[in-house]
Amino acid sequence: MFSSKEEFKEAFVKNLESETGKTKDQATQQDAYRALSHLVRERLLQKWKETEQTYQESGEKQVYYFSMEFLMGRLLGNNLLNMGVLNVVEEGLVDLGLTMPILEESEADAGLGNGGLGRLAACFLDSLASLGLAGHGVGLRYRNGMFTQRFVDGHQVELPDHWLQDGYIWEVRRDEAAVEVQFGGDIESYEDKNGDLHFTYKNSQRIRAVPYDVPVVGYQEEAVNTLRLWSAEPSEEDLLTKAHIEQAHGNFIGHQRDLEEITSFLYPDDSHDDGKKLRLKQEYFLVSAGLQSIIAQFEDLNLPWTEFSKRVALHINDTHPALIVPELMRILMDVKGLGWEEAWSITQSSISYTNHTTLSEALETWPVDVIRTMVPRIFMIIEEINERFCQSLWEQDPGDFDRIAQLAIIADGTVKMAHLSIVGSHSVNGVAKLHTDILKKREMKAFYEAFPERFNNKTNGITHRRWLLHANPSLAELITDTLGEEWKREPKRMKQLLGYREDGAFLDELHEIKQQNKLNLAQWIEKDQGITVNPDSIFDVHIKRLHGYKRQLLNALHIMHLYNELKANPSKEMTPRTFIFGAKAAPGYYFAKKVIKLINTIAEVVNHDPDTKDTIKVVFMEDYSVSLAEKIIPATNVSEQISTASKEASGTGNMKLMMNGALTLGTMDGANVEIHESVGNDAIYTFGLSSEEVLSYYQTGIYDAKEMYNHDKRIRRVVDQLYHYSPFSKGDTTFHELYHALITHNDEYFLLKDFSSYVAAQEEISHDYLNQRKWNEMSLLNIAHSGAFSSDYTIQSYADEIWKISEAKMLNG
Ligand code: 26R
Repeated sequence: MFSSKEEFKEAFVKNLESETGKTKDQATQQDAYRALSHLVRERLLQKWKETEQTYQESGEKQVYYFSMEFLMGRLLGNNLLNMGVLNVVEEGLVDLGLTMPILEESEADAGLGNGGLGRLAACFLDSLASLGLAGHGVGLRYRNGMFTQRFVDGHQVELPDHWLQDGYIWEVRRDEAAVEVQFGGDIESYEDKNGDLHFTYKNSQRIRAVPYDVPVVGYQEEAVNTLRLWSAEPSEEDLLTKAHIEQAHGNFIGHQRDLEEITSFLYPDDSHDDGKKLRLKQEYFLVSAGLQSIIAQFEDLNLPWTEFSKRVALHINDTHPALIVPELMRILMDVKGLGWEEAWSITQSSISYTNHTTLSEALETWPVDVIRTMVPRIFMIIEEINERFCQSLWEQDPGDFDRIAQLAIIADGTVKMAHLSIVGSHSVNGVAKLHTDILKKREMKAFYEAFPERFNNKTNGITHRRWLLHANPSLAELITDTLGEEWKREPKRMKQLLGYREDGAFLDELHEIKQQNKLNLAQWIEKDQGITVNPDSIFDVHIKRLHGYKRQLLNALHIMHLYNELKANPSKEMTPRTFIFGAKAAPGYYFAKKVIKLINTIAEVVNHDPDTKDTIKVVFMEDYSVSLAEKIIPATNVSEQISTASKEASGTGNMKLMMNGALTLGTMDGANVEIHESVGNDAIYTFGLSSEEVLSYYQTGIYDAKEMYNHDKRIRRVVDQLYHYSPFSKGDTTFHELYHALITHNDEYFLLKDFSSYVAAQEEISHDYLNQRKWNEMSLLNIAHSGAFSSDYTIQSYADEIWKISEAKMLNG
């Protein structure tokens, strides 16, 4: 692209001046961002076309990753990195009096996701392209992504996220690839000459689906794949036919708004299935538009339908796109004229499904009536899939009604999306060893017994390109100086760093890098929040969605406990700490919002009390996002992964923090178990109930939170401070719900049960941190073992074991 700094500077300045009509000294940061991005984009388009051509001409099998969420974050820095020109550009910008980090701030995050599931999809796209695999994302182009979070008097307030306001440089609208998606109406059937029944829609509402493609650049431009985001628009035909009718009723604009509403916003809830019809509309819209365009591309190859599953793999990210099963059946039968058996075999052999949660309140079910009214033909097909499935169960085991009732896709007037996904696909995977075991042994036991060969584990991963090379360039550079370049393509080689465990000079360098990152974050916190933090204190970080099971409240209770200890004895020896939080609560999740208010209140108290402010600081960073995570993670010492065991399917923040040298303080949950296994007992702090213990407490119902409260006066003190007069409650009732959750409702997530072992682990950390040599060695151990958690390995096993694809041979080089 630019072989030299000078070449870059020339191209950049030329672009800047011609685009803005300003001289380079008049241009703003935003101008500079746009000029640079356009330059990058132009260069990308060429490679993108080449990749597309290669795939088309080779007939290579294509993977389509269907997801309601893609939490991409910013793209400029990552694209430059993957194109191998980040360094040249950075140096050139400095010559011009600009800097990369400042320019990057001009880019809005593409926040098209809630949390773990959406960010995983983004890491997977990066790995697919970097491994040269033909894998693409299929999602929705929400005009409002994840809401912007503000704190008003310590309470969360949600503002709309207008991320497209200044235009989005990385997307290309593809009008020529638009399709129509149909909702509602009646079904008409007709018999063909062979006497087979066929179905079409009458009086349905037709919505135009327009794709916007975003290039996904692989490392060293291995491939440039596509993230295709669909946008809903009124179709011209629909507007013309409805216009005169509805205009007469004065509701034409309303009608148009209804149609566009489908892709107007991302549902900001990842904790409760609230059954909103618009969400189901979004799900069907995604699946129908996505499939139609995939099928059109397959048909260009002029191959028989029996080839479909050899050329196309369809993956669904949780059950949200589960309607892909009946939609593929519909297209194959009603539009392409295939019979049921043939269509079913194609459907099952092309679709695979990942489960991301066992929380029952997050499992999707839709009332039969809602589906029937919204997509009548789809409902008919689901009914038939269900009937045939139940029939086959009966044949396997006649008379076992219980089993059929348990496994049925339709039950109690609802469609169970997980059941539809399992029945309609050839592979079902969990996202960490423990999670997959729980699926097999408990949550999906009966399905596992019926189809054992379908179940498999794929432990999550993270892209080391964004989370190490880009987020923490100085650490990456130290690794490269030490090991050479190869680890970037083969991150497991980071294990060779173990050879430096006892190398004092190396450990000092690690320490220096961490200190510098902490200073940078401290500056950001000062500027952003006006809070001064001590860079020599332990940076203790809890960043993830706010949820009962993730137990931010346990962390908060521990801080209250430390406060109480210091107040009782102001000269008590305590290693200084900075507790950093980042978390959004679903707007309707009352409890979660109370926890935010509590943490902000604790911050207010401890940050200003002369007895505590030099020892503990609490910072709740506003509007946690991918780009904020990139600033926090490299500066972290302690990574809080403290979910109630069995509840966190995997976690991926745990991996990002480990990779940046943080020590995990965690329960034996999700991928923490595998992190523990890889770093060994001495470089991780584990505590609390095991998943077996938690699950058996739920089964027996013998847990008594009141007992914990009565027998541990530290617990009694902090819990009472929520209810009675205290520096935190100030005598009002704001935190009574939190008290009730712990005491009246018997502490569903075992905070009080795990309190004492959590405090003990925290004390151990405070003690160990004083021995910097030991701490740095443990940090090194974490970095060294983190390469195995690169999503490149995760994606390689999806490719080998589920999708059956291998690296594409590029035509041009
Ligand atoms: C149905 C709707 C309310 C909904 C429920 C749950 C929407 C979104 C979700 C998000 C869930 C499925 C999620 O994000 N799960 C997370 O997936 C990550 C990636 O696999 C895991 O690391 C993480 O442990 C898990 O909670």
